[in-house]
Amino acid sequence: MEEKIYSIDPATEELARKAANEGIETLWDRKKAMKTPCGFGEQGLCCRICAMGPCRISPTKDKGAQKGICGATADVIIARNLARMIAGGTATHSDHGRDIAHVLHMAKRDGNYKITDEKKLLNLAKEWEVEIENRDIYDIAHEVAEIALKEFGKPFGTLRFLERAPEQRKSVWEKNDIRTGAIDKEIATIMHSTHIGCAADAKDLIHKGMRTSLADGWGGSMIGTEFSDILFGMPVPRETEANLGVLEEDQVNIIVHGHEPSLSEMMVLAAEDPELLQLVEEVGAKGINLSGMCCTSNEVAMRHGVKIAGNLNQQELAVFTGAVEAIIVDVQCIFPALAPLTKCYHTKFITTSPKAKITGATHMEFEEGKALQSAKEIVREAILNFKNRDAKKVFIPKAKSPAVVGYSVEAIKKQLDKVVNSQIDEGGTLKPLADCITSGVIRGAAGVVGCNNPKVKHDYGHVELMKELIKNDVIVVTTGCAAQAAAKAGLMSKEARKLAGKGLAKVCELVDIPPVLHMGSCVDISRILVLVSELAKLLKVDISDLPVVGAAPEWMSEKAIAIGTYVVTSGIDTWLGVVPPVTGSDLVVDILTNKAKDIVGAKFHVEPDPHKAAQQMIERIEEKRETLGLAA
Ligand code: XCC
Ligand code: SF4
Repeated sequence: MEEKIYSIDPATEELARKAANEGIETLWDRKKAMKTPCGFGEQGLCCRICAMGPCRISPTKDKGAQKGICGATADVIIARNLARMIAGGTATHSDHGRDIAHVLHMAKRDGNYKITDEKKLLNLAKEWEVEIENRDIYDIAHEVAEIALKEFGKPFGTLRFLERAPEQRKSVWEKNDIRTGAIDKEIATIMHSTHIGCAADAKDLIHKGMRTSLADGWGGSMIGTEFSDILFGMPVPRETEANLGVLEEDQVNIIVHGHEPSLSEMMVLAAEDPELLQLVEEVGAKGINLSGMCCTSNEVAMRHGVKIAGNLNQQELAVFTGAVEAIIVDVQCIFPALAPLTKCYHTKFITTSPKAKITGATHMEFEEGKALQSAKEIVREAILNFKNRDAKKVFIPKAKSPAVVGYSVEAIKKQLDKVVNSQIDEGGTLKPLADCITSGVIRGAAGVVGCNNPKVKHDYGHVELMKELIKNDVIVVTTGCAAQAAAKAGLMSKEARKLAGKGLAKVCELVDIPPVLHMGSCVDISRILVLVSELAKLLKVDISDLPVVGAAPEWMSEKAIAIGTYVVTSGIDTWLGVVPPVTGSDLVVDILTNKAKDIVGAKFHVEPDPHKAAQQMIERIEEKRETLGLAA
């Protein structure tokens, strides 16, 4: 067989080649046009924070400029830029969380947004000491939402969700002054500290970055996850399909792309509207086929089984199938390239968020106040566009894979309890999972998360790493575009057990789960934090003691940098498959990949080869097992 160039996923490879042959530009062409990346930028050696610059530091230690005009060294410039990336990522996830909290605040019994999971709301209300006796559930919801909104700007105190961590972890944070205050304040402090002429100590800047990153994972992201579950329901295991083969030739294909479920949930409802279905018939289509891309896809797949069209690198290819009536986006990870590309097809490119207007797109603002109506208008546009489809341009690849998605922490508990120990109380615990790990049937767990990046052959980093891990009895939990790579590669189907080691395969069979568990979108990495916290409490150890590791094999965004940092700061060693722009500073590299361990008990590892990364991760897991005295 011919060597795959672009992607290990057959649909992507087929379409990317076809696009190349037909002279349709994709990210891979633009990557090529970049030629060799800027060497200064790659190592993080450039600063344009002020207008005395831009300043570039020579990568050769004893030759050329060694300082910026203000005197900032490579160490300072790199640490400053890294801290700003963390702030950028934290702001993005947290603003998403804030939006969802606002939606809960406007939820009404007779409104478009309602409370779906009362139990989860009441649990959170109790956790936050909100009065629940004899109160209307919506009053409770509004008070809880208001408290969450105050987490962004409260003048005093630390984040409420930090209390969910085990005591040992909290004291690590306390001791090192990493306990995060108000979310917006942490981000603003980074922007302040990294202004020209402010902080100029690399170590301290990274420390600030760590503190800010906790405002992502244990702040905005966790708010996003909790409140989405309360509003739209807690994910439970359900079947779906993944890859561009989910598009249907004879239906109106609508893709939701972006991040916030407040839009996509309404799209799901609108796509079932009887009047609109009538219109579908009138235009001669067989139905509405809703599918998703990037994290929005994960949100609706987890809660409704909506099919997964693909991950980051497939967004242009989806349009290139010629079969998509509309691609509806809100925020984050949307390529501006979609605007000129959709002009070559009948596809409508519809932006909906005032935060992400894109030149060349049709903007149809999604107003939460009249959410369903807004969604219906958007769906109507898509349906009316069906007649403009040019049959000659349509090419839908065949490839798609079945997948089971929807493993929230609660769902994992339930699933494991069900078979392993039916006596456990209704809420369930993670004891069965802990037992599997301590007995050594499962050696440990790995969170494999993050994006696509054309520096890595599409999905190769994710899929190879996951396969190697499960083969060695390491259970994998995953989110984001990594989760979609796994779904497409069949790793979330029940058959994937065959690829697992003996112990893991046995567990999968007993409790009826795939060896790779889909835990949601990237804000849902907060679910992983809750999972490891509960495991650590059960075993009476710190998170950093657990035989648990993390990886982002194809990461690309600032969000991913924020995630990696909070995962490490939470005590979990993390492997990156793409080198971050820090290699120009030995000091920064040393802090991230070495000294961090002395502060937070975990560090970054950089290993582009997924097979080598897997071996290192497994070794680390075995080291931790040994220290804990767990079965060899
Ligand atoms: Fe974006 Fe969230 Fe990365 Fe995928 S994994 S490319 S950030 S969609 Ni979050
Ligand atoms: Fe140059 Fe310093 Fe200004 Fe950066 S802050 S651009 S290093 S003068």
